Formats: sequence, structure tokens, C-alpha cells
Amino acid sequence: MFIDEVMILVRSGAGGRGCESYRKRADHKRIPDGGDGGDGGDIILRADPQTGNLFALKSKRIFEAEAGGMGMGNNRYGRRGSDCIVKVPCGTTIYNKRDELLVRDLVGSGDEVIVLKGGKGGYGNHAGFASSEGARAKDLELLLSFKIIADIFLVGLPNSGKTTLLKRLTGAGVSETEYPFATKAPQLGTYRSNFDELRICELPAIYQASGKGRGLGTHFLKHLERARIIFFLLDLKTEFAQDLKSGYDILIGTIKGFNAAFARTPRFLVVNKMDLLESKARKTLGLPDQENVFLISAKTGMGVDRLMTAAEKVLGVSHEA
Ligand SMILES: Nc1nc2c(ncn2[C@@H]2O[C@H](COP(=O)(O)OP(=O)(O)OP(=O)(O)O)[C@@H](O)[C@H]2O)c(=O)[nH]1
Ligand SMILES: [Mg+2]
Repeated sequence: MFIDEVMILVRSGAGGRGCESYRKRADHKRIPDGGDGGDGGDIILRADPQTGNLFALKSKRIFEAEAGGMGMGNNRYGRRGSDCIVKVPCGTTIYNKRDELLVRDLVGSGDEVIVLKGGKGGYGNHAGFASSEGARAKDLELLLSFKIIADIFLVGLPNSGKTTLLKRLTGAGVSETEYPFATKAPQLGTYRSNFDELRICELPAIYQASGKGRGLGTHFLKHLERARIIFFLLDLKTEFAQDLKSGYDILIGTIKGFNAAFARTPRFLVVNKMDLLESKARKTLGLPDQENVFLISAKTGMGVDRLMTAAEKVLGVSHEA
């Protein structure tokens, strides 16, 4: 299951109670010797490259740090409570649920933030003061929103060949299918050229009615926020559009309708399934008037090297060995 939004409750560790205790000296005088309580554990959210999405948090929901230990006689201090570390995928944005304000964006591997400090331990009476309770545990509700970090996103009509291209480029263990809407959640793979590694992500298909919440809807388009290039995939069969031009209009219209800023991300128009066409017919395709048009066949590999060389150029991957 792929989960990219979740609400969790975190609770810091309470401070341990300070101790009131006395030892009797030989002359019968009472000397206070109660130790301080230990501090409670913190709640830490950490970006972990091994964590693929927020699914694990969805089922748990409540995360608690350990309370500090009580102080004891003979000046013994309570133990510090251990922290609770919540692992999230790289690319997770944390919001405070109450005011919806941003707490932190955790992008790089190992990035972390203390969202709640543990309660201070109470004082023991060892210094001659009265002993006290530790600070209480605190609760905080957080909204987590995960947006995939990838260089290239594949966006296209159903059955346009996104999975086939992802598989060809990355060897990802995904399988293409003959029926549409087969890919129901984003899928990732890593493309390795002689020069670099690029992360590539296929998003579920868009079609005419996606913007109205039909099919798989458009919720997952939020992942385009971190895209460096978007490949718009169309295919010669155009089962889900009248022709290439209207297919393109559906894709760009849906994306702009979701977030107009995404139209500024560099995009390549990739026309797939060219193996179905006689070479002399290619001139009459009626392609949309766009820069960066690439004719490929994800099935045979035709045109794919040229596409990726151009993508690497946009991404600033150096081709000098
Ligand atoms: N002839 C030909 N068929 C292709 C090519 N690329 C993909 N196909 C076929 O098109 C169908 C759909 O391919 P997918 O890769 O699953 O398409 P998709 O865009 O991932 O589809 P959804 O995720 O369901 O939207 C499959 O039957 C593929 O074998 C191509 O270059 N040439
Ligand atoms: Mg697919």
C-alpha cells in the first residue's frame, strides 16, 4: 500500500519525579539526599532512505517517548527516558495539525527534527530544596505529507506505455499490462547511465475526467512538486484521446488545473509506440506544436537513448568522461 498523507499523535516522555529522602548522620541529624528525576525522552522525526512511504505510520498513529525515571535516595538520579524516533521517507513535510503551520521539510537522508522535547525531571531534595514532580508529557498532532523525490516523472494517458518505459530505463520489477489504469500508485526506479544515476517515477494515468475525481483522480499529482523534468507520454494508439494534440491538451490542462506552477517544470513530449508506424507515415502525425518532442518505442528501445541524452542535458549531467 502506498500512503502519502497521514496524521499522527506524538507524546513526549514525562519527567521523572524528584525524590525526597534523608539519611541519618551519627549525630542523628537528617541530611536530605533525594536525587533528581530523569528527563523524559524527545520525539524525533527522521528522514530514512529505507522507508518508501508513510504506510507504516498509518497503522500505528501514536508515538510515545519514554518517561524519565524517578529520583531515589542516596542522591541517585533517575534515568533519562529514551527518545522515540519516527522514521519517515525522504521528502516528508511536517505540519502542526492545529494551525497547519510548517514544522519542517525533511528531504535529505538523515535530516531530522525534534518535534517535542521530553519533560524536565523534578528536583530531588538533595540541595536542601523541596522535591518536585517532573514536567508532564506533552501531546502534539502532526500532519505528514510525503512528496516523492525523483528527477524525472512519467505522466501520461492510460496505456500510453509509462510502465514499459520505466522498466526499459530502470529495470524496475514492474510489469506493463494490456488494460488501462493498471498502475494505481507511483512506481520508482533508478536509471544508470555512464555518467549518473537518475530516479524516475511513474505516476498513475491521467485521462479526460481525472480532474473531476474519476479514474484514479489527481491527488497523486502533488508528487510533481519535486520533479525536475516531466515526460508527457502519449502513444500512437490514442485510445484515450482523439489524437496526439488533444491527448496533450488533456495532460497539460489537468496538470495546470491541479497546480499552475507545475507548467513551469521543464517537460518533454514523448510519443510512444512508434514501432506501430511505417517510417514514411511519421511526417503526418499531427504532433502538437511543442519544443522537445521525442518519438520513441518503449517496446523496441527506438529513440530512447536520444530521449535520455536530452534529459541528462537538462538535468546538467555532464557527459565529459
Ligand atoms: N507496440 C507497442 N506497444 C507498447 C509500447 N509500449 C507499451 N506498449 C504496450 O501498451 C500497453 C500498455 O503499456 P503500459 O506500459 O502498461 O502502459 P501504462 O501507461 O503504464 O498504463 P497504465 O499504468 O495502466 O496507465 C501494454 O500492452 C504494452 O505492452 C511500444 O512502444 N510499442
Ligand atoms: Mg503503468
